[in-house]
Amino acid sequence: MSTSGGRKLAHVALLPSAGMGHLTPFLRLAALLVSRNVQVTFITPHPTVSLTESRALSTFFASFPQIKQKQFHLLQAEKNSFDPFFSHIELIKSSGHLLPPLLSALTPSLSVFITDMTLASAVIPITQAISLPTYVLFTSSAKMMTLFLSYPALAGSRALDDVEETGVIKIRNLELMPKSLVPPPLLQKSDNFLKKSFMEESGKVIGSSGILVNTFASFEFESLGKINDGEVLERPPSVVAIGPLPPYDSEKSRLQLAWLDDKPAGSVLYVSFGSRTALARDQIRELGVGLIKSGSRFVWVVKNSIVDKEDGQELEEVIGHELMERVKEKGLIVKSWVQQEDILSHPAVGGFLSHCGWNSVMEAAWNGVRILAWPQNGDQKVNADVVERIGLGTWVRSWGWSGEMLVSGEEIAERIRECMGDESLRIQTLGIKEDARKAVGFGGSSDKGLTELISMWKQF
Ligand code: UDP
Ligand code: G50
Repeated sequence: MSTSGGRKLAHVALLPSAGMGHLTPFLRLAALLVSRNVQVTFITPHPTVSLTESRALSTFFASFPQIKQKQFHLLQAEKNSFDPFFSHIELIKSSGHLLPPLLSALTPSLSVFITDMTLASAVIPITQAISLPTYVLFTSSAKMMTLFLSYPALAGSRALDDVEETGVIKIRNLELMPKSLVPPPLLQKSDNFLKKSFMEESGKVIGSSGILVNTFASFEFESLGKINDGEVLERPPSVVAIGPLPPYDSEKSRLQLAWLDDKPAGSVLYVSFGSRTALARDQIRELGVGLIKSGSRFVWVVKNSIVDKEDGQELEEVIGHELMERVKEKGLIVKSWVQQEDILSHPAVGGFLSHCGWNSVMEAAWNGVRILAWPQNGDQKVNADVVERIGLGTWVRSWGWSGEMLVSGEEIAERIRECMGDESLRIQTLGIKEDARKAVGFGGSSDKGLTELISMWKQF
């Protein structure tokens, strides 16, 4: 804790997990805390998996000189064929014993530690041993959190076996969610990373000082209500919705936008499946056909490999010469990383064909851009369900999980036309944008939640 002008300042250390989907909300939270006069130390696991992560970190620290960076040098990685982001999470966890010397060297001493839900079981025993209050930033939806918090109880009962008959996941008397939404690995009998992660982390997260979640009250009132009213767990930890975590200024690159500048307001569809999802080659081509047939203007980020360092292929090789030429007539096609915030905040952009990674959902809400949901893996169907129910977008449930079927260009085109032409969806989405801004604005639900936390942290 330190003092400024006689007042106590809270000193918070943040430790993110691997991948842009985890790093970005931590960077935004760090920027937000600094704007609230909190002293921030940002711990960066080193090395990162992707080039994008290391670039985002350099830009961030250059624009926030007041934030102290502490490199957390990880143990040497073993080569394996596992998902590179999951194996990096394992690596960060197994390097946990290297954290205490790093923490004890920090001055002034820390008031609070905030880590990611995927790292809780490695971090919390360490921070508890030095009596450091530790919060968890949950980077997915509150709806996903209901499943995460109840997972050990579900797995220890017959509930997951009964799902075969009922088609729904039930906890006590609560119908938590249809089986069709649940990340498939969580329903598998065999061991896998996600099951193990949910089992290991959930209990520790429940024992944390509290959970911060990147969502807002009016967007997920149902799930937040279920958790806070004790329907999911008898004695839940305090869960504070602090989202949408606003993008910070230097996230904006002001590049790549010239193409958008002369397009009519709301006429462009932005197409992206996030930072770590590559569609199969034949599905990429059908998507290209669909975009052309839809008649819509579009910006399409084509991702051909899971990790950017491995992506050596030219765009034309991926989608073919002829399609490439036709695509260029109506659209901008990019293979590199784009600043998604630049695109979503551009007035020309009216729609977002998205895999529904949670950050993308919050960014669409923040900018009032409607979503055509095409979830592929993991938590994305749960998130797509939230999007559809609240009226931020539409979702074609029959398209299934990634690789389950080849969705035809014709079908994609039709759904794009429907979504882009839906006037009531456009108006609803603008309402959601207003709600999002209100939530983090002065006196809004997320603003109040964070203000209360910070004033408590100042006492620690
Ligand atoms: N993103 C971006 N440019 C890209 C792809 C992704 O800026 O080309 C950002 C996006 O804005 C979001 C994050 O990377 O903040 C991806 O997180 P999300 O939860 O949407 O999906 P994930 O990549 O974790 O599946
Ligand atoms: C990534 C992924 C699959 C997946 C999820 C991912 C989530 C998010 C929630 O983030 O479900 C989550 C909570 C705790 C945890 C792991 C993930 O330990 O590829 O399902």
